[in-house]
Parts: sequence; C-alpha cells; structure tokens
Amino acid sequence: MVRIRVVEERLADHYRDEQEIRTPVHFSIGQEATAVGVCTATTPRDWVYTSHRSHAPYLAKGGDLRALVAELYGRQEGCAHGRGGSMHLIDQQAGFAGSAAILGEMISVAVGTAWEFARRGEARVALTYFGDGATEEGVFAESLNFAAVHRVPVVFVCENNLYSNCSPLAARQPAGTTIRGRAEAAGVRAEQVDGNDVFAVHEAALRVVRQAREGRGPVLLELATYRWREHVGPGWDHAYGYRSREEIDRWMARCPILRATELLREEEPHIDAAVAEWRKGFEEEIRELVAEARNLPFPSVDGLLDGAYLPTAR
Ligand SMILES: Cc1ncc(C[n+]2csc(CCOP(=O)(O)OP(=O)(O)O)c2C)c(N)n1
Repeated sequence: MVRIRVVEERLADHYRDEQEIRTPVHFSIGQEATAVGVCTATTPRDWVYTSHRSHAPYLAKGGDLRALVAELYGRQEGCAHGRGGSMHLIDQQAGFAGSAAILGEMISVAVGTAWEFARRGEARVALTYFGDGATEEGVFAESLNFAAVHRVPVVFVCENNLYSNCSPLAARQPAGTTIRGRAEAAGVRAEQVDGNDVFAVHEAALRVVRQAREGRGPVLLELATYRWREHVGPGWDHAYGYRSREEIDRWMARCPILRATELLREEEPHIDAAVAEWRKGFEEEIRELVAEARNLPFPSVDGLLDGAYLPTAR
C-alpha cells in the first residue's frame, strides 16, 4: 500500500508539472486497501481485470512498475507498447489480464474467462474490479445472471467509493438499496466489507477466492472506500462543490495505510520507522523509473498498426 501511494503521488506531481504524461489518469490514492487486500489473496494463475482505475490493482497483482511508468509516458517499452496509456494496462505474467475504460466491459470478460477456466477443469479464478457507477451498466446485471446460472468461478470486486465521477450514489439509486442486495437478488452470494481495512478485505478475499476455486460459484465483494483526489487527473477537488470538505476530511482520517499501521503497532513496535524507510526506498525507485522512462524511445510510426485488427486486403 505504501508503494502504491508513493508511486501515485509522485506520478500525480509529474503529470501536473511536466505535461509529458498525455494519458488521462485515474488515481486510487485512498483506495489502496481494496487493491492489496484482494490481489494478495490470488496466485499469478488467477486473472484480474479492472476498469479505468487500474494502477493500484496492477501493482498489487505484481505488475511491473517500470512497464507501467513507461506506458504512462507513451513509450514503446510500456506494458501496452505506449499505445494504451493508463487505462489499458496488462501484465499477463503477473495475472493482470487487462484494464479497459468502457464501464462494465471487463465484468463480462472476467465472467467469460472464469467460465473457460471451469470448463477446462482448472482450479483458477477470475476477478474483476469496478466502481459503484459500473453497476448501473446493463452488463453488470447480465454478468451476475450468467455467472450465477453457470456457477462461474468469478469474484466481482466492487470498489464502492460513493461517486460516479461527480454524481453521488445516493442520487442515482433508490434509498435502502445496496449493490450487495442487487447481487443477491441475482442469486450471487455477496459480502459488504470495510474497504479501508486491508486485513478485513484480505480475510474476506481469501475466503471467497477459495470458495470460487472449490466450485461454489460466483461471489461479489462490496468494498466501502473513498477516492481522495479528483475523478480524473492529479488534483484535489475540494472546490468543485459536489462533495463536502468535511466528508473528504472524514475519509482521509480513515486512511488505509494509517489504519493498518495502527493495527500493527502493538505487534510491530517499529512499524512507523519501517513505513518511513519504505517510503524513502519507493521515492527513490519511482524517481529512477521516471527519469529512465523520459529517455526511452517512443513507438515508431512504421509500427503504428502493429497489433491492430485489419481486414485482409483482397
Ligand atoms: C460505458 C461508459 N459510460 C460512461 C463512461 C464515462 N465514465 C468514465 S469513468 C465514469 C465514472 C465511473 O464511476 P465508477 O464506476 O463508480 O468508478 P470510479 O471512477 O468511482 O472508480 C464514467 C461515467 C465510460 N467510460 N464508459
């Protein structure tokens, strides 16, 4: 979580100061526990998909940071060869199967992947991260239904950060309803977990990944969390007026890193010094990788259509 925080904070600074990262960026600052708690409950043979808010799960799953930084700078050595940007990350070796910006798209892709794992008799699980906003896409309902009927080994990971861009969940859904409730209505088991408590998230994820692997069908985790920065971009959005300063302060006081540190302090009396030391190491790591990425070559114009689907010329 500390590594993800440092990496994203520094990338936000570079994004703002240099105007060299030309891809839209959706940071997970404040949401690190959902990425780490779930991804550490998987093996590299389990595949994780995400939507646009992708850096944190990519790194938590073991994705290569060097290739992420190069991708953000649009370089050929990026994980999508500089063609995808922040919202199209991939590291198949780590089991990070891909991210895509169309809301809900990767929910159905994960269901298809998990279904194929099961059809081949492989004890593997597919997981798909999405926000509360994506649950309002029709594909969410269709995917729940298909996964329930076919007992697909998929874990739906909803990062409920209360907003879809600037639109609050309370203005979009009837009072008294929950995302968990909608999953259960479709016949999918579901749990609501404090998404800023990395230990609670991890415990739940270990349990549901095991159940899916054992053939007990799909599960949805609804993780309550909060995005600190603006929806897209490096800045803060206190002045935008769609959420109150008090609400932001309240959630920042529930910082997942601070909470984990507090929970560990008794067992690990030197935890604060360790976090400070890790921070220093990660600051160094990201400084070096950014300096390196800025000097890497861009993709060549000749290879612009490599990897693109083109109908064969007749
Ligand atoms: C099908 C589709 N509709 C609209 C958008 C534009 N859009 C991008 S992100 C976003 C809000 C997403 O909110 P949520 O799913 O809660 O995820 P969060 O950004 O909070 O992590 C919207 C509406 C899109 N990318 N795809």
